[in-house]
Parts: sequence; C-alpha cells; structure tokens
Amino acid sequence: MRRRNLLAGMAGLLAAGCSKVADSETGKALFSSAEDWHRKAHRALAGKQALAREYSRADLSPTFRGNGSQTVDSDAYRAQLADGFPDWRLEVRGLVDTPLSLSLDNIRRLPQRTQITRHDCVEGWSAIGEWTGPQLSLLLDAAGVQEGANFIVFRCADNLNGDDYYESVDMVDAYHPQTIVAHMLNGEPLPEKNGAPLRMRIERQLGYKHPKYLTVIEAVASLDEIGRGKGGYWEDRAGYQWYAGI
Ligand SMILES: Nc1nc2c(c(=O)[nH]1)N[C@H]1C(S)=C(S)[C@@H](COP(=O)(O)O)O[C@H]1N2
Ligand SMILES: [Mo]
Repeated sequence: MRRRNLLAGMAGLLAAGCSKVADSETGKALFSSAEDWHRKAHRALAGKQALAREYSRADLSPTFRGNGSQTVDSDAYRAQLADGFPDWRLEVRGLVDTPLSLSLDNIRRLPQRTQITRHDCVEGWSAIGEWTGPQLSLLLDAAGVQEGANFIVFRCADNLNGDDYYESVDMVDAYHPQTIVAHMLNGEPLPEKNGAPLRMRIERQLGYKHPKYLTVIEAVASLDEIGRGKGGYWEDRAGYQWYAGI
C-alpha cells in the first residue's frame, strides 16, 4: 500500500512535467527509494509504536495559538511569506546516501497523511488541530539513511532569544507513522505563527519537540556536537527532557 502511494506520488511529480526534479539527484533518489523498498532496516520501526490518539473534525480547536517564535525575523522570510515560499528549501542531509533539497512543491506532491491530534505544551495549554504532510519516513528512505545514524536533527529558520531553534528525535520517533512534515493546518497552508511553510509533527511528544520554520533534516550518529549537546533548544537551556513522550 505504502509503496503504491509512493509510486503514485512519484508519478505525480513526472506527470506535472517536473522533469527538472525527475532528472535531479533528488528525483532519482525518490525513485530508487521506491524501488529498494526493502532495503532499510529502519523501516521495521514504523510498526512498533502505538499511535497517538486521533480526533474528529468536531474536536478541532477554534484557534490554534502560536507559541515560542511566531515568525522568522528576516526580510527574506517576509518576502517568501508574501509570495507563498517559492524558494523555500528543505534539506535532508548528514548520514544519508543521497542528500536532498526539496521545494514546497516537491513536498506537496508526495503521498500525504492527514491527522487530527492534540498538541500539549509544557506551559499548560493544549490545542487540537488537523495536520497534513508527507511522513518523515518517506523522506528518510528517499535519502537513504546510513547505518551509523542514531538520531534525526531538525534545524529551523527562526532565532529565539538569540539562538537558533533546533530539536532531535531517535529513529523510533523519526519512523513513527504519525511523524510528518506538515505544510497544512486545518486544510490551509500553515499560518505564519504556527511555523510556515513547514513544521514537524511528532505526535507522541510534547509541544517543544515539534520544530517550526523547518529548513534542515539531518541524520547524525550523536547529539554531542549539536547545539549545546542536549538535543534541543529547550533541553539545552531549561533542562526540558529530551524524551518528552506523552
Ligand atoms: N522553530 C521553533 N519551533 C518551535 C518553537 C519555537 O519557538 N521555534 N516553540 C515550540 C513550542 S514550546 C511549542 S508549544 C510549539 C508551538 O506550536 P504553535 O506555535 O503552532 O502553537 O512549537 C514548538 N516549536
Ligand atoms: Mo511549548
């Protein structure tokens, strides 16, 4: 089923006349990943974990508040926001066979998952929202995560109180079926305050583990050399738990 979806997504890329994408390294990687579907042992992780609860449309919060950074404070970001992010790139890099550089359009054309979940912030509020985007596992398989990779690091465009926001997860959460690269909230492109144009949803984890304004997905062996070594912005600064499972 999944493989069929992936192939359908790839066919979509071609049908849309994106021959540039299909010819590029990224395009080739997406195709060969569909072919080598059994190749990566990490795939087995996808089935191992329980799903976070999913809700119905009737449960949606009337507004999904923004928290932490609510924009990226740069002229380049404001210009992109006004224009629909034509030049935004999401890089997949680090310990991968084929680094990828994906446009929003590439991401929208992949097989999508939509899920209605509850976001819980440690500051004591929650909100229910409907998120849509490709599963992270799909991008990781397309790039071909190498054996020595133990964590996935997410880098963001925003700067919070002088430092870049970042986060990380282990391979179980990275390959969890509800871990998606979301580009829509409640059926609309992501609002600015909620991380436009891309943010992670990692549904078994607390709010600070869902990085917004996503620019880079990086496979690494160790978190020691990333940021201050604790695996995330708040983990480094406020002693928040790295594993914030709920
Ligand atoms: N890049 C980035 N991602 C971030 C934050 C941030 O400040 N910058 N805040 C985190 C926290 S603490 C929460 S609760 C959620 C808030 O998501 P929302 O703004 O969509 O409500 O984003 C998380 N991801
Ligand atoms: Mo939060």
